[in-house]
Amino acid sequence: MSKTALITGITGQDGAYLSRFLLSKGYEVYGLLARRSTPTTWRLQHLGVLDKVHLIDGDLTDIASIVRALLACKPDEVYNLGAQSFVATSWAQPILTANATGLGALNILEAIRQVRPEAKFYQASTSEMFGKIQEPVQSERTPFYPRSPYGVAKLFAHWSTINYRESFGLFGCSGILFNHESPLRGIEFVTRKVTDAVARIKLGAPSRDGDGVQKDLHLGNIDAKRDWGFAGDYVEAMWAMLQQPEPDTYVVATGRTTTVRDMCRIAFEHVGLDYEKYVVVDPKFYRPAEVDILLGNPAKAKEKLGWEAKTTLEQLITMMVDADLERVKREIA
Ligand code: NDP
Ligand code: GDR
Repeated sequence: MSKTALITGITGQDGAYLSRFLLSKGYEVYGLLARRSTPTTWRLQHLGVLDKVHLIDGDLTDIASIVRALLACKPDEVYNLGAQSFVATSWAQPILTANATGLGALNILEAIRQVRPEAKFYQASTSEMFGKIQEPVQSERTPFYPRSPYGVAKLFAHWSTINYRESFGLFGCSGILFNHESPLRGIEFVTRKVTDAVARIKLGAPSRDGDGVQKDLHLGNIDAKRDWGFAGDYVEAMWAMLQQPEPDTYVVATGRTTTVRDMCRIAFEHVGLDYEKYVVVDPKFYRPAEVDILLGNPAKAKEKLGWEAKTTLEQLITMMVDADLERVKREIA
């Protein structure tokens, strides 16, 4: 008998890769589709799975819609990927972020407790919970110190998952995932902002701002360091957590950290350009409180899940630059 999964945030980067992965395993895949004024299904379309998943209208801030979705699809597994996930925006919209990213997770946990307690639950937790790091390498045992409204909201969701596990016996797993990227990454995140700009500069294409041909790239703190992996690898860890005999918390990371500056170097070098000639540091993109460095220890995921990052940062960034070159070529053709 095939299993059924419900994914919140199915239209996001991870939602699209997870849908494709679960479909390849024979799952019936349902997704909660938040209403927007323009279509949001381009990622599912891009991976060729839009017509293979079932979309149910609903929103994480509306518990009634979550109950309705659970009753409609009766999932074996629920993956809570929905969130206001852009850290910078969380200072501009802290309440919305708390509602969607924090309370949204509690809404879904509570809905599961009431109408589908046998479902296994995955919470998309984040290395942003480590924020101002308390240990040089972060593991499942590292104390948290979030530095943004987003990080605070995610910490609430993380502890809620553990609390529902311990209080009500729900099979709730929390995956503390470090940054993961892909050609389907939202344009506001730094890797994709860089790879899109590299493609535009290389091809002499117009900038996204509509102010003529793209000549440079304005970034904020290029000394920040992140542990970057490939989203396609990371969704496999989410699934693996729910296949274990007991629910648990896992760090998912590569174990290598790189500055934004070096990530830029890799991206520009791939098309034969020197990043120093194009990158302009612009305080407009500084954050009120920065997470300076993140570096994960994925040993537990390797030992218990048999999971390891397969894609190097160089492979990831060149994959993203190549995808953006193709996109921009089509745009200017
Ligand atoms: P995206 O920003 O690409 O996707 C977020 C998804 O959440 C979108 O489908 C969005 O819908 C949906 N969403 C937003 N608000 C609501 C709401 N109120 N109700 C229902 N759905 C909503 O994120 P990613 O795919 O990159 O990340 C997936 C999850 O993992 C997120 O929770 C993120 O915070 C977390 N995470 C991500 C990491 C990363 O590096 N990518 C690392 C660690 C954690 P719409 O398309 O309509 O906007
Ligand atoms: P992050 O990702 O905040 O780590 O959250 P992002 O790519 O936005 O920033 C990474 C680092 O790059 C620095 N930076 C810039 N960032 C952006 N977006 N734009 C810029 O111009 C720029 N210049 C420098 C940032 O200051 C930061 O230090 C992502 C999200 O996917 C979260 O949802 C997820 O939880 C975490 O990763 C793990």
